[in-house]
Amino acid sequence: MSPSIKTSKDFKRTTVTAALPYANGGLHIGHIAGAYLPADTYVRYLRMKNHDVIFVCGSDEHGAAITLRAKKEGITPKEIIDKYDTLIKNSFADFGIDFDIYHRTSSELHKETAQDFFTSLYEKDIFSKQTNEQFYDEKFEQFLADRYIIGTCPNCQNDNAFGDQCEKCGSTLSPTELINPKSALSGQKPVLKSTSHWFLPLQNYEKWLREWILDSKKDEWRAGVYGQCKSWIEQGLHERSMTRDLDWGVPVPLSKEEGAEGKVLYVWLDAPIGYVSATKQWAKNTNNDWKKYWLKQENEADDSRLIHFIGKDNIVFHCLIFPIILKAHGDYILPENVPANNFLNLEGDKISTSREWAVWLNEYVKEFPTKKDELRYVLTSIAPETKDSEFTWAIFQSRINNELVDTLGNFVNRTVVLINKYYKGEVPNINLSTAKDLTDFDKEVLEGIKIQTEKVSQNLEKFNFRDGLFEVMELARLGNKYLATTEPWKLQKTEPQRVEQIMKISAELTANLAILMRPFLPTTSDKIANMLNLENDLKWDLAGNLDLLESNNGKINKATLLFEKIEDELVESQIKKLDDNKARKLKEIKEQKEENAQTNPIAEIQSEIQFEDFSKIDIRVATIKNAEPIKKADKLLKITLEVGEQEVTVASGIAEHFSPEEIIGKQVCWLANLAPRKMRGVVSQGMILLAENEKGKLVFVSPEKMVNTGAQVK
Ligand code: B3M
Ligand code: ZN
Repeated sequence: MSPSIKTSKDFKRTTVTAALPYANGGLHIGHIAGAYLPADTYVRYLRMKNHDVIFVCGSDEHGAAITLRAKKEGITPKEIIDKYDTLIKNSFADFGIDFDIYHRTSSELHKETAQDFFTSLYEKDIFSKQTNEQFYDEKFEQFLADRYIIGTCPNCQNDNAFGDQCEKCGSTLSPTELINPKSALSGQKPVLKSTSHWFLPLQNYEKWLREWILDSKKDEWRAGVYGQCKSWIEQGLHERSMTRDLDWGVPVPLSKEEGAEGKVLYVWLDAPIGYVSATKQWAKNTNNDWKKYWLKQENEADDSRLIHFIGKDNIVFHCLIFPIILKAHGDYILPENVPANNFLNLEGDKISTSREWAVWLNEYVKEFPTKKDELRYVLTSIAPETKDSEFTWAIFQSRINNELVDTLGNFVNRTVVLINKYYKGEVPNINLSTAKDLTDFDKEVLEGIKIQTEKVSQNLEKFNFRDGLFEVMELARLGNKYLATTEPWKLQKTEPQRVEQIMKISAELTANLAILMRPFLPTTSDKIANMLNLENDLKWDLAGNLDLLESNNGKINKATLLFEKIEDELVESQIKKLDDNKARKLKEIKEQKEENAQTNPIAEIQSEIQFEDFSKIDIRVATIKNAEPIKKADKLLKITLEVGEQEVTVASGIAEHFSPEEIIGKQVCWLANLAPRKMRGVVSQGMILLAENEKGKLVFVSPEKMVNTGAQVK
């Protein structure tokens, strides 16, 4: 590792944060692979090194994500956050993500902390108060921001991008950047209405960001993270509103006179401060000093190191906006690294909460309570560290069967079984550091233990968890190769002393595996430590030693199974479950759309026109004289209209709504001066006007009583 890049040993302590999940839904494997598993792995490693580390997280309980979910479910935002905060907290705990605290941003402590932050920046004149046009939903009489606005992402054409970010490509957006913006409440095109907010002038920090990030983080931060920051900075920074017209959130701590009534902090101002309030709560719970983990110390060498674990859609908020807020405040440390992961896809498609295309963590833990490490192993092995990656149940099966069962499990099992078989569990008492007659292969294996220890350590320090786990498995593969090559079971009668050497080496390698895998596979590490009768509080610095089994007077326990094979039936049933969920959800969405159509017939009002535009159109009353089907056009009827002295022909797309006989004699409104069009061989003159009712049925627009045909509609 290049000497310029600092590692954990260069810091007195580390503050590790993991993105605060919105309390508006459950956790799925994309969340776990994206931020929480790498964070947990890293913290477990630091704890094994007796490093002073805190691991904070909590529910993100404000913002449009919550209030929209509440509207959708017809309950209050408080009910939503209580339901999902509990579900999320329990899911993390059941899966073993071992936070020091899992807090929540609806707490009073968080509100005070966030308001203090705002007041501190306000009093330093950091914000600029601006009155400008914001999107407003006239039907719901509500200003629209963030997820209240949906439109097409200008970068990836995702039609469901939000006013502040696009979840598909991870872009951070402003509402006015969206193409064809619509209100998430009424579905209508929002109007613009003026309102005042307090803006954070990002552009004032461009010079500092260039120095802090572009000049110094290129070798330390992941390329994708650095690249996104670079492009954001180079695209030009501008002010971003830090307050919202919402009734759910942290109230802006200013008076009504200052225009703060009905305004709350933008969720992306308040949420990252949730890391600080979580630390404060942890400090209260454990009688610790939160300031050591967040504030700049007298001597910079005593500053904590701040590491944010997030997904790529949160990079801008954690690398630019929150650091600017911390910098503007002046008392706080800045993030040392932000090892953001990309997205995990599932069975060939994007994971989607709305379409229920997901493997839910709480369901996984309930269905496979003894397979937590298996999921840790697979998700770390395919982690989207440098680019999006994909989980399939077939990969789940092959990784577990070919690597955990056949390699790791097989080696450990053989070693423990043979030591019990040959020596009643007594590990041969050989000093491997001074043993004389070791073979070259023996020495290669012993050296391999040291080499792999170094490789795993280096990868963990560089947040390369996928490579780190691979290097652990390389040691298991070396162990398997060692036993398969030396075949001690063939030598027991002829060369018992040789067998003792082989089994001692294999036992020490197994003990090292227990240490090196511990951050990644904690349960499996415990199982191996128990089999080897090692104390469970395994310290990292023990790794690489060749006398780990001296400490337990060399007596080990019986072998227990570490993993079982994943059968095809499990794969098939999980895929069927996904497909069934998706089908059910799509049916629900379709029924919801039909129901919406019934309750919300107002289609989108077209863009505004001027009176002179309207005066160009000429609508007349006409009577239907005749109607007949048109060959090979099952949606069209050929209609003959009487308009004063003349008759005209119109091809109208109403054949699925009316039979010819039922409409003859009806008076209708006819758009007279629409240019003629040829449809299925019929020259259609003008257009008959109809309305679509809430059930999607067509009805004629007709005068309330009979009038002379040709009468002009004014
Ligand atoms: N609540 C989660 C997301 O954007 C967001 C993270 C906040 S971390 C301070 O998916
Ligand atoms: Zn996009």
